[in-house]
Amino acid sequence: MKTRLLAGVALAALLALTASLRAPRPSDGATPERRIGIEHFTFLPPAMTVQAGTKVTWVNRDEETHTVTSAAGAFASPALEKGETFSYTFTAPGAYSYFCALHPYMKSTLTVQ
Ligand SMILES: [Cu+2]
Repeated sequence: MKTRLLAGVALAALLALTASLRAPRPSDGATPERRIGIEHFTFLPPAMTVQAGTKVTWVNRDEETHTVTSAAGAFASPALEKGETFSYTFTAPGAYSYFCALHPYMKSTLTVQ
């Protein structure tokens, strides 16, 4: 019985350690960050490639309201007024198409490696 209890404690400790190693650690400043502007009804730069784990922040610099909306539903910003931002951290590699829900011709793709 005691052996089984010790094994259980060791397993719990191992799981906790594994979780802490996997958890993001924003305090160490290691999270890569990139910014994408929204200007003149265009996402700038028009396309971007980032490493998995990158936090991407969009900034609306237009007088017009815009959104950042994933075509596949991975993320969706609220309506962004001028100067407002929206951030999303990309953890899985892939090609993420997105657009502005208010002006659907505003399209871009973000590639995560
Ligand atoms: Cu828009």
